[in-house]
Amino acid sequence: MKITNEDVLLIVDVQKDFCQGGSLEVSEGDMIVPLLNEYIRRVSTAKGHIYLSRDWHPENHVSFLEQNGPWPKHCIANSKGAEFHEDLILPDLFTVVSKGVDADTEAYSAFQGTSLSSDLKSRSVKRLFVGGLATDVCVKETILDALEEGFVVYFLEDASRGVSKDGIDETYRLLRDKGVDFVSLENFA
Ligand code: VGL
Ligand code: ZN
Repeated sequence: MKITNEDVLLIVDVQKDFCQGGSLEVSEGDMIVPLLNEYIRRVSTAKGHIYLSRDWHPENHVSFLEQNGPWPKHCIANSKGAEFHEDLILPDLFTVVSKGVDADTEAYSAFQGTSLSSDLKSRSVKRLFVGGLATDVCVKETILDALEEGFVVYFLEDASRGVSKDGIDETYRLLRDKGVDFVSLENFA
């Protein structure tokens, strides 16, 4: 699996609020950071593109408990909790995709309400390697949209963590069903 400039590493929502001590902490969320750093290193070296999505909500976002949504407040735009995990080692060049920016709209997928798809297509990107947080929420929805958009998608199994055991199991079944290949550092590039 040789990485080229038609490949993208897409890191989904590795933000402080989803990590240890955050308002919507994902169990073991921090553990993926060193692995992601190695993916970043390998993909950048091979001239692939690095993309990071981030949840970037207004104070009154529809997904918050206060507006009868399912989640505690998290990833308020420009807040500390919305920052990327401080141990992520970012390359010289990367692209940030902000999502969930409208108060009235939920956007689990990094493709929803963003220019990600056209951006990737304008760069002739063919394959996406996707990992991050959370497997059974934003990683899942991002991968499903990527498939719909015609990209070949690989799931970074070792560099993702999910919210619930059942959700993760269901996501794994769904992704396998759709023919998504599961990748870990041992068999990457
Ligand atoms: C996410 C819950 C709410 C995620 C975002 O990034 O997986 N989960 N907003
Ligand atoms: Zn959110």
